Amino acid sequence: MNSEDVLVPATGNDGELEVIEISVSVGDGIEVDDTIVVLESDKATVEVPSPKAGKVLEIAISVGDKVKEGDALLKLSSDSEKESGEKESSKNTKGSDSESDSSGDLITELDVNSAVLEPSNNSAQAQSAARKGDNAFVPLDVKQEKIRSSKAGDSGILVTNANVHAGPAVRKFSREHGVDLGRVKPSGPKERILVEDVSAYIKSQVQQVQSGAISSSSAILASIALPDFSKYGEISVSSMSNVHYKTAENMQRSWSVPQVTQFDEVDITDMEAFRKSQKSVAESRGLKLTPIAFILKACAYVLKTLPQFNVSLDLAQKQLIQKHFIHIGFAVDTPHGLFVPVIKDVDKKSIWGLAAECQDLASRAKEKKLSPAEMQGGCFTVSSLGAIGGTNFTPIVNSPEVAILGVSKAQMKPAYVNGNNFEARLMLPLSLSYDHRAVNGADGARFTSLLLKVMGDLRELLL
Ligand code: CAO
Repeated sequence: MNSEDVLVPATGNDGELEVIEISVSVGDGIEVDDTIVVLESDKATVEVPSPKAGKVLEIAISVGDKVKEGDALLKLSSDSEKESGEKESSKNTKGSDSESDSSGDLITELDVNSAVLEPSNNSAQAQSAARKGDNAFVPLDVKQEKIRSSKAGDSGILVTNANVHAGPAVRKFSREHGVDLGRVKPSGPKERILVEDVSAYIKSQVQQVQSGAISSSSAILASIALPDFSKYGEISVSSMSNVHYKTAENMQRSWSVPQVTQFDEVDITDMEAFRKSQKSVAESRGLKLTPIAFILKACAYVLKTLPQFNVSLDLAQKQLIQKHFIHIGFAVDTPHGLFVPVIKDVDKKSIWGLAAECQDLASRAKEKKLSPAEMQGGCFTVSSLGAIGGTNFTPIVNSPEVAILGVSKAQMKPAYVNGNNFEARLMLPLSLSYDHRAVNGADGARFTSLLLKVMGDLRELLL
């Protein structure tokens, strides 16, 4: 039986490399390009592919040894016919693209890593060499100045300096489980990440989600890896406020709801005339009467008429929870972020009462003086951007509620009135987003149609 030494190939590194993983055992039959060892310099972790097919007869190194170019790694039985046949079949099975044949797996690994770690020029060179079929070192793991990492704390996401050291088996395992290695605490020598570390990380994440310590939506948020933006220009990094992070988390959770937005326009010419006629009364009461009080009242009427919008779904229990109260939240834009105070029993309150409560809750939201209870228990939400502008938008359902009304800026528009006369009317754009698991499309259109009727003629509210 012929045998041949497999040596440490040219690395472009003058110094010594440490053997950190031996991927084969004596007696193993290996193919061309199978990983035989993983070496580590102070700059990179590299995988050495086998230049030949054959059987491992002897291993000349141990984990922890220092090696350099030309040192023997192992002894391989060689059968040149088998080897060339295997080389051909290996090429054929990897497709017709000759550039991706001999190092397909490694390149895939680099591509995956580059999305997160963005290899340096060195690795790009090695990648290019690998594409050409050279049995060159292919750095799998390049030290980075900055990668994203998650630390316990109120900001949720921090940018820290961190190095990721892990062998191919660990990387494969982490990829299969969708784990960002930058978040895993290493326990191996030289801060190397082991398979057990990845397993422990997965276990702790699952436990935290199950115990409610972290929500699955925050896990989703934290799993999105970012490139190093500083490569493209100057950046600065600051912690997100709790309010900002919670809002992002809620949006992420609510975004998973299959939702549809129904648009419509309501003629509020008469409503506005009435509102303006009450201006001095409002002032004498110390109030500012804006459209929101009317919108809330009209929504309460519609929610009472169409109770299918006043529900929450408990899919785990296969139950529909019908609410017999009408509490409506309204979005308040503040310098500290978005708050959604909830007005209780809107259907039982007068327009004056609603205007007063809106004013009070909005001003306390701006001062961060709302209690948690004042932001809980909503059945439905109104988000009014009318004072700011826009013709329409698609609000995101504030889950576990099943619908939200977006209100845009009212504008004078020509409209047909009484048959065939055009008149200038004040039209208010409405966007109703609803959870399509709870509400069907016909009901979505019913909701906005009824809202149009009520807001178009406030006398409807008296009936
Ligand atoms: N079209 C035209 N004008 C409108 C309007 C509309 N849809 N809605 C309000 N206005 C007018 C008001 O009438 C008022 O004008 P007058 O003083 O002449 O009467 C002016 O705009 C300012 O209104 P306001 O903002 O003081 O009061 P409001 O009751 O309309 O809104 C609140 C209160 C809390 C809803 C609002 O301040 C706010 O924070 N909106 C932002 C909500 C938000 O961020 N939503 C997005 C959430 S999800 O991304």
